[in-house]
Amino acid sequence: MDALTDIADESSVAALSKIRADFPLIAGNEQVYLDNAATTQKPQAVIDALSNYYARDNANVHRAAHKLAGRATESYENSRESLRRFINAESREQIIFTAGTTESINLVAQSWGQTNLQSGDEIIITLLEHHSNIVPWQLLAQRTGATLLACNVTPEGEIDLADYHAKLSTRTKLVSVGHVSNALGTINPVAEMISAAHDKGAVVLVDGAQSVGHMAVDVQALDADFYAFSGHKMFGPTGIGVLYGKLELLNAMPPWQGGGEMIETVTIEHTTFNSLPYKFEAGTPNIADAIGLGAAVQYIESIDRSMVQQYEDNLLRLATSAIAQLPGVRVIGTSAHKSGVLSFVVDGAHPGDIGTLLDQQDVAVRVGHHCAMPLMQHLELPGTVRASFSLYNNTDDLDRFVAALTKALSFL
Ligand code: 7TS
Repeated sequence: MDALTDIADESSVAALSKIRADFPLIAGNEQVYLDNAATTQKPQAVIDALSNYYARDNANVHRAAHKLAGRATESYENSRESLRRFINAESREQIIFTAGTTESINLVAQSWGQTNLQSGDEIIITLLEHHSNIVPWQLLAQRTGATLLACNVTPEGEIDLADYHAKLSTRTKLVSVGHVSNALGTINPVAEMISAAHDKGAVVLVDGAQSVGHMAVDVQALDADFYAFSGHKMFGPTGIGVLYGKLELLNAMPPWQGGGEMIETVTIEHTTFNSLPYKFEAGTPNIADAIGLGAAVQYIESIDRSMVQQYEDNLLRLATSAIAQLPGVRVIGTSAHKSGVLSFVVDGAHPGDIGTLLDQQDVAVRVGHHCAMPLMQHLELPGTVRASFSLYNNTDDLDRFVAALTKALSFL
């Protein structure tokens, strides 16, 4: 197996082999880590940014009149600027730090949704979505009387665009769709879906949890109204993520949590609110992890993303064709447009058993419904085995994965 074949100039090969050394838990681990869709490992640069912050700069941001607070504030706000650049947002006011994708989506559901939806309105999602892009809309629909519709998926695991266009109407107020499916790896045609939704006057949220770690994202080119993602799936810390929104939408939205930082003036009777992005960042923020996420962005920007994307595509292609030849293995999700994820089932075996047999051979995969139960119900599967790849995986990992799976099958 040679994932480097299509990108085999010497500097690319050297750059890719160096990447493994940047991740202590990859370089120093016997285990083959193929659970990257759940969370990625962290490069030393991110670990250092966290410990340097606590060792040298720790202070609360924005309020105090001392040097430490100034340094902490500067690093925190520099991270916001890095994230702005990373997704090509027009301004830093549009980068709201949240705890992650889940919190970003809940923020929009509670603030924008509660204000803008009413009975008779429709929200469109798809059967591919992660629970965190389903349940907040279900709760919102229950509170407002709006209706939640889910677009069908094709047997290949792609969004059924004919069904999407049929469901879109002037009743549609919001479309919320994943950029990349965490369960199947399908890359969804979000630009096309956004443009069609805009034609009907609907707002579109893109769940970018599984895209930002694998491909360049340009929120302006996509024309997304909201874009949500998590730091921990793009080599950053857990507990930090981003909500991007268009300025006119964010400005018109009411705050969703009250507290310090999000206010301008407070009397017992009345509060006026801070400007963006602070209006949505009540309380002491997750300063250290925001700084760690800024370091993750700088790490990603230090590598050639198109080369890495091609390399990851090659890994996925090689892994797919290798396991598809094994007896009883069925790949779930066969779209031509995929990123990072290889889901499969084995005839006559529960995914959990395959996961255990792989783990016994030090190959870490995820099994189950992948927080996409409606998709599993639609596919009539109890779950799948999911191997998910990142830039530090290599062909040795693939060889060990395929050998471990071959051995696991021999036990059945
Ligand atoms: N949306 C998608 C597409 C996801 O893959 C996930 C997490 C989330 C939202 C939620 O992100 P969080 O960081 O707020 O939890 N996906 C997975 C997964 O596939 N395995 O573990 C977590």
